[in-house]
Amino acid sequence: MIRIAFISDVHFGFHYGSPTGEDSFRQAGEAFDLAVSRGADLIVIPGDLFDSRVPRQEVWAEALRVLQKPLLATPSRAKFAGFHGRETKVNPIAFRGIPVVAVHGTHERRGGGAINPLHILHEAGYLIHLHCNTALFDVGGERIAVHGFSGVPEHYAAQVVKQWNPQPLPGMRNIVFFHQNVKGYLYAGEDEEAYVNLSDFAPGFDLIVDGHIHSPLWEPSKRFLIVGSTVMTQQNKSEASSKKGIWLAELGDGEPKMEFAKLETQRPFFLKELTFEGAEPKEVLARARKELEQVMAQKHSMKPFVRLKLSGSLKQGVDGGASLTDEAITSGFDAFINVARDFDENSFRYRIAALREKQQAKLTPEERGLRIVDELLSQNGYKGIPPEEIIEPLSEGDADAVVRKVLERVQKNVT
Ligand SMILES: [Mn+2]
Repeated sequence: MIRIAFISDVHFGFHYGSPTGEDSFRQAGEAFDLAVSRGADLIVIPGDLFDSRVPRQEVWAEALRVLQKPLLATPSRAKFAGFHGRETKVNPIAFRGIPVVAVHGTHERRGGGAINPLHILHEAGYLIHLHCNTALFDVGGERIAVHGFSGVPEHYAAQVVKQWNPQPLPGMRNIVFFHQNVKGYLYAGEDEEAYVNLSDFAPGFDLIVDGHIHSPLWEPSKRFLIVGSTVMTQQNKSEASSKKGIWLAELGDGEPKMEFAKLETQRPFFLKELTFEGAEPKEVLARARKELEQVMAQKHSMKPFVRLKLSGSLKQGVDGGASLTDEAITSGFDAFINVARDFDENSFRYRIAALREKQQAKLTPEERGLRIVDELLSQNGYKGIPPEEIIEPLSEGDADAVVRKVLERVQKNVT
């Protein structure tokens, strides 16, 4: 029997510098402690370990403190046995403690072969980074093949799987893991036809494991696991109703045994949605404060985070809600409170905005950005330039690189 811990979408540095900026580190710390204390032979990370491609030094320092936990743990039974596929140099430090195998996700991906944080961690021996490659381990007389591919733009994800075409190796356990949208699961968008499809994988994998989608899900009939994130990033309904955690899998003869281990250090989160019709602002204020009082009347392990969504309509001719300031609503409560006001002055405008929000909610911010750049490029006659190649240097403040790239393309098209 082989025991694997899956930890995903840790997002080191999420909201760094904000009042809840420590959450990603604290919750990841507990996730790795759990993997160690529950006796994992191997830790597998399907992407988005970091929240950004070029994390700041402060984020690196905190992240390395967490990532040394498996390295310093009592050595597990797993012994690295090379690659099946592309031989890659691995720093022997990675063979200490509990081996960690990872792919990079959408938040870490950089274009043009640029070094991303996972490459650095691979070089430093904190983990083994895979892209369309398979790492082999001997675990107490059994063998496991860990097949992984790192995040690629959704519009050619299925194509990458087809070309790579991972096959379960005979006589051993096999898992395949990645960081993409999967057809039939969240974030459905225009590119859905190009999404990875579970049926793209050859039969015979013990587990098919995805990161990227932040709510955990285990589908035994398909042996499909969505690991889910360890930190709250979306502050939506699904995050208010589900807990963060890690997965512990036992692979032996028969069906895999799966356990979801919840994090105890997760910040309590509440989403309160209040809708009004022709209400006086003082009535809105009273109800909002009452909701907050109810939240605060419960016992909390730490300062809770509350998202208060106010919508509907206010009474005509009054102050239009100007008296409903953050201060008026939240004063006196010892919680992090985010107030969103979405009042309907003009029901037409309100409905359009609501529709737009609904549409956009299905896309990740990353995908939304890429789509905007893609649209702008084609509107301006620069079709065929991958938007990642523009957005990434831009996000690092390198406008010159963008200009060079566009000029290169223009020249290519002329000659
Ligand atoms: Mn993520």
